[in-house]
Amino acid sequence: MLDILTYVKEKDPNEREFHQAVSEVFESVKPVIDQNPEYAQLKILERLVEPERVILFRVPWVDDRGEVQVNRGYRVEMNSCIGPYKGGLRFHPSVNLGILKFLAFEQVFKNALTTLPMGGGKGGSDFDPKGKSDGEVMRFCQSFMLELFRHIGHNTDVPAGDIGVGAREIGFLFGMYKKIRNEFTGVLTGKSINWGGSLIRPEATGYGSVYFAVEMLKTRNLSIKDKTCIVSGSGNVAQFTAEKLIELGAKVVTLSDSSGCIYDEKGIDVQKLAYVKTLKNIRRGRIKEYVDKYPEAVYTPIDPIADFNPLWNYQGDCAFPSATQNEINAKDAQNLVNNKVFLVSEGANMPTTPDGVDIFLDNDILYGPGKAANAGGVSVSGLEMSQNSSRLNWTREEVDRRLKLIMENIHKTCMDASTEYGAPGNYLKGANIAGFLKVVNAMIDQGVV
Ligand code: NDP
Ligand code: 2IT
Repeated sequence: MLDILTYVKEKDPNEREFHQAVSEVFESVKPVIDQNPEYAQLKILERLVEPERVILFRVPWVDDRGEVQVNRGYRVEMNSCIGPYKGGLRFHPSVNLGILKFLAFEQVFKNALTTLPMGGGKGGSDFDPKGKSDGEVMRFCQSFMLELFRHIGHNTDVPAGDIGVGAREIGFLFGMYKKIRNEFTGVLTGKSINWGGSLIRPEATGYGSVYFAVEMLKTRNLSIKDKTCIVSGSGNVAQFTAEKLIELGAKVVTLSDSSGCIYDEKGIDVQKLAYVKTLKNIRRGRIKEYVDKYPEAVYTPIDPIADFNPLWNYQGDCAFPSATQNEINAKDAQNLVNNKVFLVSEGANMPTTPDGVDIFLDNDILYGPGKAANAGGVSVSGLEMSQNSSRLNWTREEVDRRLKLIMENIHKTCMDASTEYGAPGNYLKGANIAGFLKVVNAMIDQGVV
């Protein structure tokens, strides 16, 4: 086990987030590895950490001033043993190969947990959509697809959204793909409902994270109703996490972006959330503006170099990190525990540092790790693929019913695996073991490829 981590670190010493993701999974599955000496002989771990393919490309485009800009594009095709590569595209200046490898690695096990036939991949660019005009975003997306198109396909690799990639970007990407290929297929998910998208896909990650939380609460005979909830982020996942929480009678008191957080003691209601959606999705403004509209709320800037984030120091019962990786460090986790937060459902991918996770587990927090709790998004992407293949559109109720069922199933799968391996209720261990077993068994069936 230690050997494989050393091997990964020596091979790619600068991929810190990838090392973190690999270390977490392999630590959890240690008992499975010990029981199966054939894995070593088949070099299963070495194969899991090596992407099947990495595509890295130049993305040149022209900005509104007529200046040529050059970004870097990526697609990490990690593992296809249970289906076509599937996973989002992230457009954010922090994007690099190590971050995309961590996301692709997580995606492989997450997708296995959904029970749908999807392998794992992730891609994106260091392009920053913030402050860019629609025209600039369109020209960037078109240039990005001018290279990506030759590597993807509805049976090969099906990208979707992630940070910085929503309905607008998927539209521009799809338009260019269709023009180049002269075919209308389900090559991307997260499409608009008018042209091949699935109802509930925009809502799915946030709703799913709340459904997972509801399942965790049931194990202690608790309900989400009347619970005070701390939500981070104010993008796709945060908005629909808040929407479902409000619908189920919980009180959402925070939202954030990378500049700061707002705290609304009275609770963010449906009307206030509608304001946030317009602010973020249409005006593309900052969360700070919330307090101009609702002066009873408080805004606190987030200092990126401070050793804690004020967002995680508000009073609450449940926390829903829904922004980005490593947004909760050990100090933040301790603040949450000190404030008696007893549930954490990770809408974001790997939002908690390893020492933060240890604090949650040591304090018996109901802790839903990202690869289980946020699997609702990719699950409905899988349902979008099914609808595209069968040229049918399911109703909102039908998709939501399936999403809920999938999340309940993932919860049960994690609980069963955690129990079987002697750590009942440790969803981290459960998710990693169940996902790992499914992927590894498929790899063994398919030989050394
Ligand atoms: P969006 O781009 O819609 O929103 C991202 C939000 O997180 C914004 O509020 C953004 O603030 C904030 N954020 C981004 N980067 C940072 C940072 N470095 N520090 C602090 N805040 C930051 O993305 P999504 O809502 O789609 O994604 C959020 C998380 O959920 C990510 O971890 C993603 O991987 C994960 N996820 C998304 C799924 C989906 O279906 N979209 C599915 C499963 C997981 P700002 O505007 O200031 O950048
Ligand atoms: O991290 C994720 O699961 C996503 N960004 C969604 C991937 C997808 O293919 O819908």
